Amino acid sequence: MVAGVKTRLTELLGITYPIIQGGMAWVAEYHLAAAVSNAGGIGLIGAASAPPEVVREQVRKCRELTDRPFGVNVMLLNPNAEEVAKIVVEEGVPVVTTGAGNPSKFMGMWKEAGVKVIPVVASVAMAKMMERAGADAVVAEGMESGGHIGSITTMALVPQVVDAVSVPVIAAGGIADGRGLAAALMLGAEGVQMGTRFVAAKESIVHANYKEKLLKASDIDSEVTGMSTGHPVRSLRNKMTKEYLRLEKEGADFMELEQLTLGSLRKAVIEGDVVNGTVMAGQIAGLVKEELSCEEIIQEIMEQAQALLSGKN
Ligand code: TUI
Repeated sequence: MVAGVKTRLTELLGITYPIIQGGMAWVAEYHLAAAVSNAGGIGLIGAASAPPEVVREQVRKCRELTDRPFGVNVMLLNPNAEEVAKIVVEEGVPVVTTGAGNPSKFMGMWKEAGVKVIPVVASVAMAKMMERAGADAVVAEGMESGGHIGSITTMALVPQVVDAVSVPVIAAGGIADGRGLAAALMLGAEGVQMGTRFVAAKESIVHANYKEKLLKASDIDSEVTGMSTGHPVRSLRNKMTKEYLRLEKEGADFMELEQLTLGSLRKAVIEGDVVNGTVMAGQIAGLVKEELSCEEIIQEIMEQAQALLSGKN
């Protein structure tokens, strides 16, 4: 086993390696979360738009598979976010990350319950606001990421967020190996969050077609749809993205575009329809070439990062 890297993040969460698994909608369920936590990082259950009681069940099942800390990602565009936020407290979940919005209104409740709160931010302004609201750390997520994204790259965002806040910063977007982790630490981050790399993990329950499309993807195979709606989403190019981008170019209205993506992530992840579904993945997909267990992924990344950081590589 590779030695851990100590940062304020590993101390804050009581984990061995400074690696967070992204709270990906449909993908980040309890098997994956428990596997990442058991491997010494921290796994997240992505609540996304799941019914609140399903989230509760996922948390309980995760606990059966791991004694280590794990978390829940609360997706703030979800109309049920408030109920999910309460379930996190009721179930004694130690860590929460949030995405796609401003979690300020839940912060008091979480902090009072002793939950460690780590909002995902895509700008310096949001990072500062979250620190003022009591965040324990922030994930600075660049637009290289899969899924719902901001507009600035990881390379530009991370050092600017590091300079703007005093809580630990976790880098996300475009990171999938030990070089990415070492680089993030050089930028002043104290950990990384990875999504795409864990989508391809053995323990990831995504449909075989999804995994195959991801493993075959190259650097330039992702597209960003939804720029015109204010909710840009990165996913792998397919019939759906081509149709979406054509409609956007023609000035289609929001409802028409929504129609195309309604339930489309589920279609890809669960049903394996990678032609009409949304195959969310980051720009680093081209680097992900094999299906390994979470334990193997984390050990490989840590070995590579340790060698780079000690100058032996
Ligand atoms: O949240 C994510 N990634 C996601 S959420 C998701 S589910 C979804 N699917 C389709 C459309 C929309 C959502 C798939 N991937 N990453 C974290 C993240 N948060 N990226 C960007 C942001 C963000 C954006 C705006 C955070 C805060 C924010 O603030 C806006 C405000 O409320 O002021």
